[in-house]
Amino acid sequence: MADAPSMAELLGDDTPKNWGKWGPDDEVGALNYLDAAQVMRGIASVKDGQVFTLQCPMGLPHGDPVFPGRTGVEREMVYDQNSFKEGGNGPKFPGGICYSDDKATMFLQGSTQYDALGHAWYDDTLWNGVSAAETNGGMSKNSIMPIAERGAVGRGVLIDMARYRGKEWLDKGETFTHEDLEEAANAQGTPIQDRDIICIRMGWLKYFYSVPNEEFNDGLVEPGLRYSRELVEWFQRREIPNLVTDTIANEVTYDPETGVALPLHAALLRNLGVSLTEITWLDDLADACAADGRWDFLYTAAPLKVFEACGSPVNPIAIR
Ligand code: UVW
Repeated sequence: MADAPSMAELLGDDTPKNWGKWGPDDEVGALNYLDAAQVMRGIASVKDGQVFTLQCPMGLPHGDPVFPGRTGVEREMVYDQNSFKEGGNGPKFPGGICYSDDKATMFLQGSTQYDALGHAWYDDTLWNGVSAAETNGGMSKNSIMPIAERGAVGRGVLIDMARYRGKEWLDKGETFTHEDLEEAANAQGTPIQDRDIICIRMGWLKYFYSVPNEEFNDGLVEPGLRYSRELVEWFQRREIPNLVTDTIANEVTYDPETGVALPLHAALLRNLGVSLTEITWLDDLADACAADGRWDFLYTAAPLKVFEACGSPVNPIAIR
């Protein structure tokens, strides 16, 4: 979109920022809101001990849902039963123990994943005012490591936008606002509270697994939250630490008004330090919430501790 304004023009010089709020060296941003009181608030929302793992599967024959330009995990066997037969490549140990081994090549953001706070930027500057030069050859600042070391634990609230709109999944390019989120949460009977981990289901992964890849990728513009100044202020005012969705990029791919790609990666991740968790399997959790009308839970997640990485796979757990 040649006529699209730059990110800086879209957001404006006075766009909300949390830079410096937790000191000049902070690399976890709004996860700082998840203090012990928030952990206890999350625990208080556990009523019957149901557990849900929120990672989508990796390496299914159908393929993995990934951002354009990435590929799904490629996994290969290194040792299997054949390796330990006569002439096989399996190592020989006293006693004859046999084992299977495999290895994978993958984009670290090619599955359910956390973005490092330095993963997306504009104007050569990352979260907290750090130079984008820190990404060269590895994320020497704002990598996934500090988030992996800290973890994210608090009260999660699920907003099922697909169910609220009476759809199996939202349409390509369909958008909604923070006001829609509040309305949907109220209609579900579990209003959003400050410092909640906001989980939004659009039925998007169900759509991915229900149709051929060609259909999914044809004219692909993901549904999601639409940028507005008011939405960014809402995230800042409500001190939202973490946005979790079942889409690949957490927001409508292109801002429908200006055509700018992924403005919330800039406004929320880079400027407010909100952690982004993408490609999350929320369908089973949503069914359980719909069954008894409780849409809050204890949310826990920790990405992998990968040195200097831009993001990492994760298998979050919701307990309700
Ligand atoms: C990009 O923003 C490019 O990727 P992701 O959706 O993984 O954040």
